[in-house]
Amino acid sequence: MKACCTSVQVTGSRIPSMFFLYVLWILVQTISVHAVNFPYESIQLADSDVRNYSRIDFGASPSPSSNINSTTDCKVYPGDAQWPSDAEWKKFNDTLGGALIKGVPPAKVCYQPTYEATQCATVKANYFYDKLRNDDPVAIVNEWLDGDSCPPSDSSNISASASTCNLDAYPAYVVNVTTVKHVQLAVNFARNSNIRLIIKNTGHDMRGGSAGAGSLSVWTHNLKSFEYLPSVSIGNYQGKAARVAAGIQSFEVGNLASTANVTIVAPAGTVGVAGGWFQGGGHSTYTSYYGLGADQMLSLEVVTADGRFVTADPTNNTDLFWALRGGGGSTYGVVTSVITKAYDPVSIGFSNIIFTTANLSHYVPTVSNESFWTGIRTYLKWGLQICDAGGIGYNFIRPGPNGTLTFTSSLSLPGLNYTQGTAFTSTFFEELNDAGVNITNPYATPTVTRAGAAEVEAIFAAASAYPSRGPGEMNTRLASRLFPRENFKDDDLLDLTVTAIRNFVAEGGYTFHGINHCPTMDVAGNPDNAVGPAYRIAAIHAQGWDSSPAVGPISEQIVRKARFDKYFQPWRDVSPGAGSYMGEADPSEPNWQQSFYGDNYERLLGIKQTIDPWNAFWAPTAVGSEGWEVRNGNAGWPSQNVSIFL
Ligand SMILES: Cc1cc2nc3c(=O)[nH]c(=O)nc-3n(C[C@H](O)[C@H](O)[C@H](O)COP(=O)(O)OP(=O)(O)OC[C@H]3O[C@@H](n4cnc5c(N)ncnc54)[C@H](O)[C@@H]3O)c2cc1C
Ligand SMILES: *[C@@H]1O[C@H](CO)[C@@H](O)[C@H](O)[C@H]1NC(C)=O
Ligand SMILES: *[C@@H]1O[C@H](CO)[C@@H](O)[C@H](O)[C@H]1NC(C)=O
Ligand SMILES: *[C@@H]1O[C@H](CO)[C@@H](O)[C@H](O)[C@H]1NC(C)=O
Ligand SMILES: *[C@@H]1O[C@H](CO)[C@@H](O)[C@H](O)[C@H]1NC(C)=O
Ligand SMILES: *[C@@H]1O[C@H](CO)[C@@H](O)[C@H](O)[C@H]1NC(C)=O
Ligand SMILES: *[C@@H]1O[C@H](CO)[C@@H](O)[C@H](O)[C@H]1NC(C)=O
Ligand SMILES: *[C@@H]1O[C@H](CO)[C@@H](O)[C@H](O)[C@H]1NC(C)=O
Ligand SMILES: *[C@@H]1O[C@H](CO)[C@@H](O)[C@H](O)[C@H]1NC(C)=O
Ligand SMILES: *[C@@H]1O[C@H](CO)[C@@H](O)[C@H](O)[C@H]1NC(C)=O
Ligand SMILES: *[C@@H]1O[C@H](CO)[C@@H](O)[C@H](O)[C@H]1NC(C)=O
Ligand SMILES: *[C@@H]1O[C@H](CO)[C@@H](O)[C@H](O)[C@H]1NC(C)=O
Ligand SMILES: CC(=O)N[C@H]1CO[C@H](CO)[C@@H](O)[C@@H]1O
Repeated sequence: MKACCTSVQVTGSRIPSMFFLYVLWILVQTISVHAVNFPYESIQLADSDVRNYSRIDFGASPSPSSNINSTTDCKVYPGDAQWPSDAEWKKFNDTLGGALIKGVPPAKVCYQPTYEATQCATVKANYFYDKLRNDDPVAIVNEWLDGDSCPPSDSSNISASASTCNLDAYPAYVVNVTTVKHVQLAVNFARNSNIRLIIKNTGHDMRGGSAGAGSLSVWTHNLKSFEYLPSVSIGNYQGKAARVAAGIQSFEVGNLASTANVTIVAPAGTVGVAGGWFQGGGHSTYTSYYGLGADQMLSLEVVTADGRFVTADPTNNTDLFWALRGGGGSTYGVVTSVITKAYDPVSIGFSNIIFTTANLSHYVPTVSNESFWTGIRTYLKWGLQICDAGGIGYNFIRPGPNGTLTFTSSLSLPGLNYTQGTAFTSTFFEELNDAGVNITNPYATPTVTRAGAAEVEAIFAAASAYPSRGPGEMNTRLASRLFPRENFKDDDLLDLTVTAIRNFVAEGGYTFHGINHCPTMDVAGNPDNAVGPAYRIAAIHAQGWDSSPAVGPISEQIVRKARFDKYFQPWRDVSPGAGSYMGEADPSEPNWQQSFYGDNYERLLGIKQTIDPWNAFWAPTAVGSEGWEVRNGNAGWPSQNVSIFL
């Protein structure tokens, strides 16, 4: 079978009326110069630049040269007759000022004929660390999604069968973006040449959106500008804010915000702030206090599918503004920077909970199996109070050796100090005691140096790790569920929910990872954006996963996935009509349109069809993606590598 991304005609109005497109085109033409956040955004592609070079021309729908009807074909892949020649790539590189790079995975230096001992040793030493993947043009965090196609050849973690380097599994070329003009050139070139276009920022995507064999990749990682704004007035918002460039990562925002003496809502350590995170929703320590990442965004700078550079804010391109805040990345355009809210610094009260059925340490309470699950039930119900207090509970139920189970939860409570945090957590132990489980709070004493503290912290850290195949990196099939508040309020529903989780962990042997948090409309300030409605009524974002040390043969993967699904499906069954957080989700989520987007889907699809009639942007389970599939010889298997399993 031909390796390609092909269209399966979607029913309904996929091609919007020509009159509408004409009006849109006129509107777009009138936006010629506008305010930008950063100097790199002033460097733009001009109409005069494209006059003699049709491959970089803007998408002038409804012009006859438009690609609008070619969506019934496959995208053009390396090796196809229509693939641009080397001379054409060189010409493209010249217009980019030399910013084009070949899509080469980091471990290629570990293979002949390009084996290079020193570089290979560096890759091996760093292979399981985020930084290598975040800073690399093509490597992604969860290698399962590109078929683990070029591991360092003799790493002990990698099966012998996977020890080949398949260069075809990665983007063919990458534009190392440092100006808006680079982004516009990449979008125009890919759209006009009918080449698969992807966007990579940090590579954290668990649904494969930042991977893509044979594609042209827009790599935003080097856009690192930041500016604190003491006072802005945008739409209804008046107050502090910050301009944040597309490539800025969370730890960088943390440092910059602390220098500016403000709090900015941002995710875990290395995730991008102005890329896929807020576009998919975006949770953080402040989710129950200030809402989601999407709720913080005041104004967005965007290169749209036609190659034009626009502002989306409460008065300009309002549909696009609505869709980009929660409607998913890699769908409507490339965001080059944002203006996000900033707040006076907020203190956070922290507290930890741990109990186990194992004999871990004198300092960690050991309980029976039945008490353990009574404890979990009590915790899940009490989780509603974490939300009501504006906090989050980052918890794990982890199976250990000999049928043992360990529960941990780290609480972050914005607006509280340490004393208040531990006092708040004590209410959980009171409820636990009332439920007949005799555990006193080992962390309630507000002294930093307690007997056994270091030992317990170590156990806590070991029991609170995200899925990985090494210190940080993943080879993981993950699924998630946004359990509604209702599931923890109603006692019968709570029993069913606990049973579904218990079977998943105790029988299935999988880890449960929940985050108690509630980005209600109230908490978020009643924003009008595209965040999935399921998130607004959720009390917990719950994840489970199947990890393996290496990508195995497809037959083995199908068996593993079927087993995982058998234990995960009951989570969906006990929460009918709820959804899943697309930022951390299964790329083969059933009925994903409903699950990720809910009632917003129809409007989002309409906006997609209007703004990107060429389907220039495509990512698995993105809005409008049902028209296409990656053909890798195993229909429906969501690897973004077109050839590994052939
Ligand atoms: C270890 C780990 C921790 C995580 N922690 C959190 C967390 O604390 N909170 C949370 O909400 N989520 C978290 N996530 C999920 C994370 O938010 C999503 O994976 C998110 O999509 C990552 O965005 P990115 O831009 O950093 O990564 P990428 O993988 O580079 O991009 C993600 C998606 O967005 C698209 N995209 C990227 N940049 C742009 C842009 N400028 N314009 C348009 N589209 C773009 C990409 O094409 C891709 O589809 C975590 C994931 C991992 C693996
Ligand atoms: C484009 O074509 C015009 C007319 O043919 C010519 O004058 C101009 O120099 C060309 N520009 C470029 C950038 O090649
Ligand atoms: C696309 O197809 C429609 C219907 O077949 C046709 O009317 C239209 O002219 C085509 N557009 C282009 C740009 O080829
Ligand atoms: C693009 O041009 C630069 C500078 O001339 C060069 O270093 C780079 O290798 C070129 N890229 C490709 C893919 O050939
Ligand atoms: C990308 O561009 C930046 C800025 O020009 C440069 O420092 C960096 O080395 C480039 N990265 C690669 C992989 O070419
Ligand atoms: C930081 O901001 C807070 C609240 O606005 C203020 O009370 C505090 O003094 C500031 N700290 C510094 C170091 O400026
Ligand atoms: C823990 O220790 C107790 C007493 O030594 C023992 O009875 C029990 O079986 C142990 N539990 C586990 C899970 O090892
Ligand atoms: C598991 O049980 C076996 C046999 O009782 C024992 O030898 C071993 O130490 C136990 N492992 C752990 C991690 O408790
Ligand atoms: C506790 O439950 C586990 C499964 O989670 C089981 O393997 C183990 O045998 C049970 N222990 C007791 C003492 O019943
Ligand atoms: C925590 O805050 C409370 C209420 O403001 C205050 O009474 C208490 O002294 C504070 N404790 C610490 C350790 O700061
Ligand atoms: C609860 O445990 C404590 C210490 O572990 C013990 O002193 C107390 O008697 C127990 N209470 C009950 C009701 O079992
Ligand atoms: C992978 O390698 C790391 C580092 O050598 C090691 O700590 C880890 O246990 C290995 N994981 C597996 C699944 O073999
Ligand atoms: C960049 C841009 O188009 N800005 C416009 C957004 O809308 C306001 C109010 O309608 C205009 O004043 C800006 O020029």
